[in-house]
Amino acid sequence: RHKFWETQPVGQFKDVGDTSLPNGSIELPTPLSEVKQEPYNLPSPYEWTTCDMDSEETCTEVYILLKNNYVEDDENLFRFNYSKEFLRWALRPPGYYKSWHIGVRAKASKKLVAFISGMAEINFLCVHKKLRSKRLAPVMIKEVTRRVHLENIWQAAYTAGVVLPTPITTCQYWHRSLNPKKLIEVGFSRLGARMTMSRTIKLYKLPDSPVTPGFRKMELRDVLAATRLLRNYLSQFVVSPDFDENDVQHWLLPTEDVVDSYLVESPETHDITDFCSFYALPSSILGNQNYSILKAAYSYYNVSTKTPLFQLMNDALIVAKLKDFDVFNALDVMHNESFLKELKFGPGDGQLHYYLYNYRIQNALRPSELGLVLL
Ligand code: YNC
Ligand code: MG
Repeated sequence: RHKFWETQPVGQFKDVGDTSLPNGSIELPTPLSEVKQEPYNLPSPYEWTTCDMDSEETCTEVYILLKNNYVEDDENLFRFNYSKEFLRWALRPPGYYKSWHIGVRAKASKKLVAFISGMAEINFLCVHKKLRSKRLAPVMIKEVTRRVHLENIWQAAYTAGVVLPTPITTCQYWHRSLNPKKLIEVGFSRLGARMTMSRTIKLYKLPDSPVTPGFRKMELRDVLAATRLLRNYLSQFVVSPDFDENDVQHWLLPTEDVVDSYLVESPETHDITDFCSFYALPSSILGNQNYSILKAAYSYYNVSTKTPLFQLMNDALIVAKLKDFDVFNALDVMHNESFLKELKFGPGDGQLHYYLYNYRIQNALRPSELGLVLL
């Protein structure tokens, strides 16, 4: 059924429920000298290229490939439109490897036709629409695996909308309308039963400014306090990132139109007690006369120690609305369940499956046991 995935060191469907299998690595690391030293063979019209994301030209090529060929919803109404700034941010964290930004070009035209990237999180796997179903994806996955192994790294995390062997957990997206009129007009959401447009607009109306005293944008001087808050919070989850200060500075310090973080500084003690963040991932709206871009904010990492989480996230919604986002999306990971319904998020139809490569977790997790958000 999964001709490729059945050959890979991942939890297999036939082993689900087999309690005799141990948690942890499936294959042991091999000496680096035994890792294949040459790239995998591609079909002869194509060649490997390493995409230099510092180059404006290459970054534009990756951007265009993804803009035209990356993930769509089930009804093909929307397609992710990661901005160039976002891609540069996502692909160049502290200590990143250039060799993990793997492209495929047509030899004749030099056109970029496929991409996959590794950060030991694997992301942005994309094959041009005209080259689908030719088994190019398995070659790209094997090649990124080879390059990860060459750096002596043997595990990786990834998410996908498709079911593969075998998810460690399956999460659901929830959506909070900020601009309900536009969302309804472009087919993202529907007018509820017995609802008028004006009642719907009123339902989703938010205050003009955040309500929590001391709520403000994160700054460079907050990196240490934010790192402590996040590390302490994330340590309770079964799977979570191990952020240090450099990571927090890269992943969470606000970058215009890419990622935003806010925190609560106690007006009395000046302690940093709470933290929330979201990233900006617009989608192209396919075939609508009036609108071409859906502005979506995605909940990232949130920590509450003093401000109730629902109040903190309500302030996040307020600042997202002020920044002109149309919708605020959140997965049911970490403690998000506790505020979704109360803050008028509605369940989406897409599911997101989380996977680990070469690491078995025999008992599937609940989404609330997961402390990881991938971009
Ligand atoms: C997918 N999303 O099952 P079997 S998410 C992984 N992730 O293999 P072909 C996928 N595998 O079942 P196409 C996958 N989608 O026969 C399909 N597959 O064993 C598997 N879409 O290959 C599939 N981006 O080339 C099957 O399929 C085999 O031409 C079929 O290409 C697939 O980035 C794709 O959704 C996704 O661009 C490239 O459809 C293409 O259809 C496309 O014939 C739109 O492939 C964009 C899209 C995926 C977003 C993502 C995470 C990717 C994770 C990859 C796995 C990483 C493993 C860890 C490596 C490092 C390890 C270390 C250490
Ligand atoms: Mg293919």
